[in-house]
Amino acid sequence: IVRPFREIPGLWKNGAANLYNFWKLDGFRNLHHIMVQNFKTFGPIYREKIGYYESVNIINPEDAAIVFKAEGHYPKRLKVEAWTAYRDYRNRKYGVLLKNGEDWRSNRVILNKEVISPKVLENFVPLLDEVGQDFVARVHKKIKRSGQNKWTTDLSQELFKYALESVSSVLYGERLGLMLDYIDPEAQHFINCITLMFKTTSPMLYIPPGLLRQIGAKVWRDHVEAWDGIFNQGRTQSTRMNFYSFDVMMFSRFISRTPNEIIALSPENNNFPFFHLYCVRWSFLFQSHPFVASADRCIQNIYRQLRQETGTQKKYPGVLPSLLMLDKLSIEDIKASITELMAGGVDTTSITLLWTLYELARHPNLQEELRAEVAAARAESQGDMLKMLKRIPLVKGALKETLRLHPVAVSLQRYIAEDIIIQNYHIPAGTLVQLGLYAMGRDPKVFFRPEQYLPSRWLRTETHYFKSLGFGFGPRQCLGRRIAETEMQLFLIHMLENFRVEKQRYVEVQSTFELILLPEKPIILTLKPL
Ligand code: HEM
Ligand code: 2DC
Repeated sequence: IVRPFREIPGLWKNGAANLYNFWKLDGFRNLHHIMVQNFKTFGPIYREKIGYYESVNIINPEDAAIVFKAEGHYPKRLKVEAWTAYRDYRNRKYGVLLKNGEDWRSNRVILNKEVISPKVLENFVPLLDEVGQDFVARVHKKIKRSGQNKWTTDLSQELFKYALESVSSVLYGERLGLMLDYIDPEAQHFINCITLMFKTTSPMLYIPPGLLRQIGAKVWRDHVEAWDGIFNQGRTQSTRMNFYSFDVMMFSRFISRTPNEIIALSPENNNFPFFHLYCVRWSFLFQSHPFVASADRCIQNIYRQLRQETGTQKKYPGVLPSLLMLDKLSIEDIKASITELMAGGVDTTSITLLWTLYELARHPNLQEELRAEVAAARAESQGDMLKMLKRIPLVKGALKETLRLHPVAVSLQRYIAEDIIIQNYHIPAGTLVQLGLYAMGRDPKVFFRPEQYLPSRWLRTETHYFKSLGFGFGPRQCLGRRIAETEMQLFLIHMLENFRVEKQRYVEVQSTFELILLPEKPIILTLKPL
């Protein structure tokens, strides 16, 4: 007989008391460890209430399958209230990340075609490959400058720049030039704002942002400042609006993308003008300043122009111009989702790459194995990158393995659309069910020897049924998945072809929860040319 919902084990009776205990355990930063502990205490299903946030937690792949089958036509995950509260506060539209229901679906269907369908890969690969090559060139330069034939560093800032450069080159079809020596302070500001935005979100998962706003709490103020920085792209964009005319913007369409040519164009020999040109377009699109009317006119001109250009040259113009030309989403909807893609595209892939390099440094033999696979794939594919990407299963396994041990998302969640039965408990429709992704990845009942980093486990024929869920599942899965996977695969290809990665001493690095899971301390790696 099926047991009723109220008999599910766990602490769900006193949300406030649980929040207090959670806080005492430093739960804001230890959510992943607390979840592991709870599964140990209560078994494969438990119910919980912390603050205002109530859920049923599960850990088994088979149970995840049941949940995802009950996600309904409009899958909905946990509402991150801090994010919606900011948009409501500043009167900005929700993008695909925050929309729900039919509005979400109609936007997502259109975005899917431009961002995640297999056919866009051939457009993305050349753009992302170029960024990968530039990254490697930059590391070679750093090594040369060190005078020691190696470079020992915390790569996270470099990887943030790599990720921002990659995602923006795909979204805008333009390079920012972040692989150059001169770092535009505004790009750095954008990167810092994303990190701050994530960090300030986690307390607000448990304490309502509306309340924090009323009492003028610092987390709320920081959160607003962070999103403002993300949406406005710095502070000076409106002055730029006055400086840069429409002509400059049109001119930018004809400027080549490669950083070297941009350097040649720039009197100061840095990437400044390049970034400005990019910012002009950015500010037209993302700023709700007094010039909105004229911005709209400019946008119409952009895509009239783009239509002409692509008609003759058929060069891929990037996701944003493609969406503008497609003319199926409103400009407001496009702006909202493109901003989310930009914000979602930096910390996620860069941290996953950092963890991967860390694991390769800890496993030198595996690193050589991967290098051999890449070399063979390079030889077989004769310069065709799309072909090459189909010949690197172990590299892909390594990325899956990284996300198993170091997932970006500590959990996946759905409000189920119909009643289900899990572990013989009845769970009514409308309940928030969370799959503990971090806990599942380290559960010996799910993965054989979970503590070992074994990319080859993903090649074997053993069942992977609902085990590879780093990007979520189904129609609501990560929209940036193709970009992320391609960007990370190309990065590893180029790194493995050029450098050996080493680690200083034996140091075990744990995760800390700042909405996404991050390394709790800096990871110091050494790169040596082969
Ligand atoms: C959603 C993981 C990179 C944009 C998600 C979700 C996960 C995830 C777990 C929730 C999926 C679900 O509920 O089923 C990751 C990981 C990444 C990554 C592990 C890299 C290693 C990116 C990148 C972008 C991005 C590069 C943007 C270019 C988004 C967006 C959503 C999302 C927009 C919301 C989609 C929707 O609600 O329809 N991601 N992500 N992510 N991600 Fe990612
Ligand atoms: C955080 O308990 C822990 O991909 C919460 O690119 C449940 C939860 C809900 C939504 C998850 C979030 C967690 C982690 C970060 C995710 C987010 C959905 C999308 C987001 C997984 C697991 C992320 C990083 C997006 C971010 C895009 C953005 C900020 C514009």
